[in-house]
Amino acid sequence: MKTHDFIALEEEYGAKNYHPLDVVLTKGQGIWVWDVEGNKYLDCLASYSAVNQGHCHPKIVAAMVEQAQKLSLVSRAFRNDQLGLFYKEICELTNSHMVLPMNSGAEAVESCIKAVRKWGYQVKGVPEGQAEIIVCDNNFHGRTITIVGFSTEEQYRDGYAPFTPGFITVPFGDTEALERAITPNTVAFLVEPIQGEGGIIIPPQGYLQQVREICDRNRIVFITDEIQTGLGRTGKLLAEEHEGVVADLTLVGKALSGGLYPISAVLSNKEVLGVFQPGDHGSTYGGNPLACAVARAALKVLVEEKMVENAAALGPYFMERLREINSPHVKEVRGKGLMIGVELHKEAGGARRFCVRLKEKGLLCKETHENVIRFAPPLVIAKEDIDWALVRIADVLMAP
Ligand code: IF1
Repeated sequence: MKTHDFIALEEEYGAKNYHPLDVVLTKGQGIWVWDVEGNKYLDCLASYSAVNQGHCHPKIVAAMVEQAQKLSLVSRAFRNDQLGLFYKEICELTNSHMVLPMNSGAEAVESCIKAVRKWGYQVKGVPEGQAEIIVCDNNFHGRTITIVGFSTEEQYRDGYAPFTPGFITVPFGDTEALERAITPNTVAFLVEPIQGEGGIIIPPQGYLQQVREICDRNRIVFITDEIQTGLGRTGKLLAEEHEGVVADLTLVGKALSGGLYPISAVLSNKEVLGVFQPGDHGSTYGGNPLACAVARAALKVLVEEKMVENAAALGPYFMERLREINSPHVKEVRGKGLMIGVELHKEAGGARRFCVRLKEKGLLCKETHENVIRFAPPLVIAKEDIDWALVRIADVLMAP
């Protein structure tokens, strides 16, 4: 079978909720992926930052195979010997007190919404049914009805009403607007440290510190969605560390498994997650031994192989060299660590056509919004690989 045969199958049988580039991948190793025709590409998306550790990292694969042959799922009706070790290791690594394991990122978001509402009623004393959560314009937190209900992107909401009430939106990066939106019923503020889908938007310096202070002063739970920014992507284990703040709840997912398995987690101080009693919340697959073993290995290689440090060292180099490309199409290069966006002028005709050309040159990239090309390779990338990529990026950006 050739590329077009695989595409034809997808088109015949699959729901059409995606418009992927026409490359059919069959193999991955580190920063590289191969298509069914044998072409090799540098993966500059890293599966939306789920494969920070590189594709099919041998140690994560080995942990997965070993655990899969031993025990995969027992449900939370019983205990398993991977769960507690996973809890301890992730809590020590992130300085958290308590952890709730789930599967997808959206489930982690949903879980924290349940936790902060319950905290609001039980601990803060908000009248039943009145809890308010403040979120940001231009956010991306997932695809469930509740989450798209507080999205400000029309397409993500269109046709899915009615939505869950209780969410208030403020501009991202604007602490005055946040203060104005707070009422006695506010229980939480949910924010991405850097908006990913929003276009790699970096808030003003000091924003998270000010948010921390505002949340403390008003007794509001500060939630950082680090599902995309977390686990090394921005050059720190968690992006909130850039400002030296500690959120009350931190959401991680994606790279928590290095791309081998869906696993997410809500990390918390005890007070907030402590509201859950047996039966209040759950998931068949959440915290299963296979997921835990994979996550343990994924965290271990992230630390042992100094991937966070590599992102911190090579991100600025990549960004600097991108800025040197003197393309008339480029409006701005911005980012942190290896989470980089190149915003094009409106007249450039959209980022997608550049992604198509980059693909032809052996680089897989994905636009975000109309005009931003994002560069977010696995954190195991080397300087030589970035140089290899830069030649091709310059070629494509300098063409008309
Ligand atoms: C898709 C984007 C990335 C996320 C943050 C929660 C979730 C995500 C900050 C939900 C997920 C994904 C979902 C994926 C595309 C992707 C994405 F382009 F939409 F923005 F990464 F850049 N919080 N982001 O970024 O996690 O439930 O998907 O595990 O196609 O929807 P999930």
